[in-house]
Amino acid sequence: MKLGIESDTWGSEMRIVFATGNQNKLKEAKEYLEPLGHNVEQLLVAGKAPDFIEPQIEDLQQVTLSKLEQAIAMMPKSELSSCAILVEDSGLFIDSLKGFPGVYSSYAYKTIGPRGILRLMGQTKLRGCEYRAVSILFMQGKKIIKTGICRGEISLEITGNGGFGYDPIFIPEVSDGRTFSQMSESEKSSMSHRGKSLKALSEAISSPSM
Ligand code: ITT
Repeated sequence: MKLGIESDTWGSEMRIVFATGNQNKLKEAKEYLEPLGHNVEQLLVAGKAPDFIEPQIEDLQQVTLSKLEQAIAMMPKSELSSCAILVEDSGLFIDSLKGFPGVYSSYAYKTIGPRGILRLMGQTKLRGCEYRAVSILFMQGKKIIKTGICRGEISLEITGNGGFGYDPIFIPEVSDGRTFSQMSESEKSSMSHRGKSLKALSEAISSPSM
């Protein structure tokens, strides 16, 4: 079955190739999109997740669009006509650090890590921050772009063992004081930036008006 005015594009059983090297992101995308009948797989080139060049731009959406262009260039033409490509870029934006690490979150994670962020913040009481995500689904020249934001605070210390990235120092606003690292994957995903953008994407491709 095909749906709505863009029925040639968004089908109900799509093969969605997710251009990411992050297994946590892959799992979260599967949770949102596979119950709708789609199949989500990781983009692999010569058997491994390709590296993407992340342009040094302050705009998350531009970074995500650049990832999409790179992913399209990596896909064999024959596959491009039959599957959808998913890309996502995300980051942690800390108010008192003027949005740092933001679009540099991946680099900051590999270099200074969550402990480095705690050191930069010291004991300041201004601990507000947000995770942001931009997810783009592309098929046959058409794109759906959806964003998600999760507001929270940076904890005073590393807390919890679950999740990835900055989760041990991120306390979502809607939580009872626990960091994302102290939550189950499904609890985190129900309030996370990525969860929100994926939910919006899944609603868009299921909507009869698409
Ligand atoms: P890709 O292959 O999809 O690029 P990545 O992990 O490098 O995977 P990004 O380039 O989008 O992801 O960088 C986002 C960084 O922000 C990521 O490395 C984490 O450090 C952090 N981040 C984003 N979402 C997060 C989340 O849900 N929990 C913890 N950290 C997160």
